[in-house]
Amino acid sequence: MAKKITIALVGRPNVGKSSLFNRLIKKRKAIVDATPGVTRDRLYGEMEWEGRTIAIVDTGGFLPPDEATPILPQVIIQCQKAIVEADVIIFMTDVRTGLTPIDVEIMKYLRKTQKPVLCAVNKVDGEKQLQDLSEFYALGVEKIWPISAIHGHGIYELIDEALTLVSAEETKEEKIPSMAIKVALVGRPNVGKSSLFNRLVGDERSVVSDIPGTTRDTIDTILKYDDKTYLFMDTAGLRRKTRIKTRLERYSVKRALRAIKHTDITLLLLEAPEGITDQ
Ligand SMILES: Nc1nc2c(ncn2[C@@H]2O[C@H](COP(=O)(O)OP(=O)(O)OP(=O)(O)O)[C@@H](O)[C@H]2O)c(=O)[nH]1
Ligand SMILES: [Mg+2]
Repeated sequence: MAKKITIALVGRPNVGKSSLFNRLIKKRKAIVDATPGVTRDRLYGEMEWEGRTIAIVDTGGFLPPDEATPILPQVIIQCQKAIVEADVIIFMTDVRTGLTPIDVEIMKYLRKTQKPVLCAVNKVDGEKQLQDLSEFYALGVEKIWPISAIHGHGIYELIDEALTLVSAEETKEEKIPSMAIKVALVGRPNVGKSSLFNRLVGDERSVVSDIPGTTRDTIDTILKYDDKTYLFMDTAGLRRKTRIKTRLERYSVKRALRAIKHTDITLLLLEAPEGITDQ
């Protein structure tokens, strides 16, 4: 199943983030007001689109962290958290005020995060405002998305595009294993391969027990370290062929051997008290 997508709405105060948020989640959850700086916390809502659940996150008006600001620093921290969590960021600006230096600063900040960003120009309620869009290309984006949060113009095109961007990222992620450096942890049963594996990937990824032969399938996981991508594999313990009794163990060993065949690096794990044996 496709994972839940998170879209964060980010932009300077008063551009209409909360209005868009309410419109997308079809609830009046966020407070909308003509006063800038209304929203402070992160607000979460959900929408269904194209069979996927999308979490929409409304944020308070964002100013780049080094701006001298009337906005509470906590609001900015909330925004930053929302940005980190997001798969796609909808960066909102406002056609009525036109492009401001703060918009430019925010865009610079967002670019550094390397997240996909869609640049939406809000309050394009009619034909008249369409004429005022060109200045927003100064943000250095390929495309500007004119929307009207109040009237709903253009908002689902925006969500469609966000989904396309996420799918592209997902496909990229799926392809990683072929480019990744493949590392298999190999060794006799019970030497601690899974414990090491979990430690390396920083997660309880493999079941660990003191029963020899706990791992049956070859468990793999992607690990990013030092700008490199690794596909780490935990394998079933290997024993001499003559000692393999059960079909299950034979299957496990087969998979472990297959993993070894396709790895770039095989880490042979030994148990110190025992030293090298002739397995
Ligand atoms: N004309 C027009 N006004 C809009 C539109 N969207 C929002 N507004 C108005 O813009 C003002 C600010 O809207 P909000 O949704 O509160 O903006 P915000 O970005 O959440 O603002 P903060 O939470 O203060 O950062 C309100 O008066 C809205 O009615 C729109 O599409 N067209
Ligand atoms: Mg708001």
